[in-house]
Amino acid sequence: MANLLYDALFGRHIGQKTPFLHMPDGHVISHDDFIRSAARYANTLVGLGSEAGDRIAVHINKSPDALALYAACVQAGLVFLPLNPAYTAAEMEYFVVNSGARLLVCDPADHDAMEKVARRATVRLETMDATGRGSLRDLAQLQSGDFTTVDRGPDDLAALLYTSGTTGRSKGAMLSHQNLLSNAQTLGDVWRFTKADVLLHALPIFHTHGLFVATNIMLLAGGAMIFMPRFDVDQLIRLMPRATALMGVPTFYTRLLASDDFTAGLTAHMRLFISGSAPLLAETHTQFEERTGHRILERYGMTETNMTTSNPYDGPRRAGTVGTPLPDVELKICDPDTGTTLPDGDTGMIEVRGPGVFQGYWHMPEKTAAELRSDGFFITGDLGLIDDQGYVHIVGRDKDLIISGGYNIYPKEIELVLDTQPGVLESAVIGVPHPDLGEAPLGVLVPDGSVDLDLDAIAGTIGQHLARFKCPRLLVLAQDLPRNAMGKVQKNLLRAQYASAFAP
Ligand code: MLC
Ligand code: AMP
Repeated sequence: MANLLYDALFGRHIGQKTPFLHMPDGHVISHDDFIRSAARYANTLVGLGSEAGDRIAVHINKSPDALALYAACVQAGLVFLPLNPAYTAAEMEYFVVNSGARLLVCDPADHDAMEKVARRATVRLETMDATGRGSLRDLAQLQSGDFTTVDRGPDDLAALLYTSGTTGRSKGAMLSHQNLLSNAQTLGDVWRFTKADVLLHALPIFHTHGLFVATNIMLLAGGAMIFMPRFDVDQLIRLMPRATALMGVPTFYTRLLASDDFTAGLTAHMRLFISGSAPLLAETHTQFEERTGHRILERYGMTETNMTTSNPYDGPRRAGTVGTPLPDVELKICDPDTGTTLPDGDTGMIEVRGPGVFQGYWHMPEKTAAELRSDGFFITGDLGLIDDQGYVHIVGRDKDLIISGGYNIYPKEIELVLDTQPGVLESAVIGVPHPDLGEAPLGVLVPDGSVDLDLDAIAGTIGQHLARFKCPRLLVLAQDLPRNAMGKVQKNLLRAQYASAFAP
């Protein structure tokens, strides 16, 4: 046995003093420095009692040390479990308990709130701040920069990423070493990444896009990343002259276009702009080409499947499509009720199969069986069609999901909190077009008549339970909710009614 993921991403760069992370302040971390740092964390994690297969939950801000923790987990055979630092303590408790994590790493500023979570979940707590400082680094600094890599097979887990469920409870998607390695290899090839590339990295590293698509590809290629703590349009523009490629969600591109400093001259040297995680409006694609001469390459994927389709590097990149299935991916359009394959041109459920498709949901065999067929096809919940050129178009979703600025928001989770507010009879949360975020959540509340509803007070209360990005940008009152003959809320009618709520 070996550890192919570690060897391919990290091990083969041992001793290389080539730049890996360029920090915005000019500080550079070489491949070798990064790998030594990861080894120190691997020694620390094992020293704290972690054993192969244990989950390491991290609720920390983006930093080189946070990324080194990911590498440390791969090297030590541990399962990396990154969580959005915006999650509240109430949200975190579920993830930590459900995953049975061995260790929770949080920002020192959240220590007191997370200590309560850690105590209830009987998990050890360590800290790391946005500069990497904290109790975990204090321990790591005492450790050796060499670590004997733990053997892992292709199906062993490398990461557990929680994706929200339609019933309100998040599901842990189990991603194996082979899932991650195969997708990074395929994408690196089709997008032609080499060691000469410098990627502008402004995405968070707790999701597939920033952690696996961006980082794994660059590690495999041996290139470098300009590692920004978060997306900031002015900083991105300032740093673009030093980069060759950018990966982002559509909001990155609309915000760049909104800046007068974003010009053709600024982008003339750039090799590639890639968009994903949410639909890129054809209008944005066109405006981007008009401004810069570059055609954004749009691709499609999910946490559970890794990336599955891409517009071509050389051939036509067609606005409003997500391109064709990747070389190692099978994609079919199926009847959502019967699962039978539909002819090209018909709209139906997108199902995909390939080496990137995950191993199932953590400790949820029924949910796994409902979405992952025994023949290996995963039912994505996205509705699409294949056109006469073989390009896939995503035309909607068969799941009640809002994608806001690339973050997934499941209405049910918000409705459950709204429904418990005094004076609320029932609620419906819908996604409404938003000029900056693509879609944003809007909550419709039906009063029970017992008290006058104070919408500002309700907004404040739910913000204590739910991460800010999930909180509806607008709450409105309604007499009742439109329902069909089966009693199901007709969200399509609500979406039509409030379609211009966030119009500029
Ligand atoms: C931040 N806020 C959001 C938000 N991001 N609200 C709704 N949707 C979002 N996406 C809220 C904050 O809580 C805050 O609220 C206010 O907006 C401003 O916060 P901010 O930190 O200044 O936001 P900003 O930096 O502008 O962030 C916007 C963003 C960011 C688009 C740059 O959300 C982002 O980086 N998104 C990328 C998400 C991503 O990586 N997705 C990939 C998933 S993987 P308040 O109330 O406190 O003011 C996947 C698979 C695949 O989907 O195919 O890739
Ligand atoms: P996540 O569960 O966070 O991995 O989000 C995956 C979902 O994002 C997919 O099921 C799609 O609904 C959506 N998605 C990803 N890429 C695209 C894209 N290029 N166009 C439209 N939707 C996308």
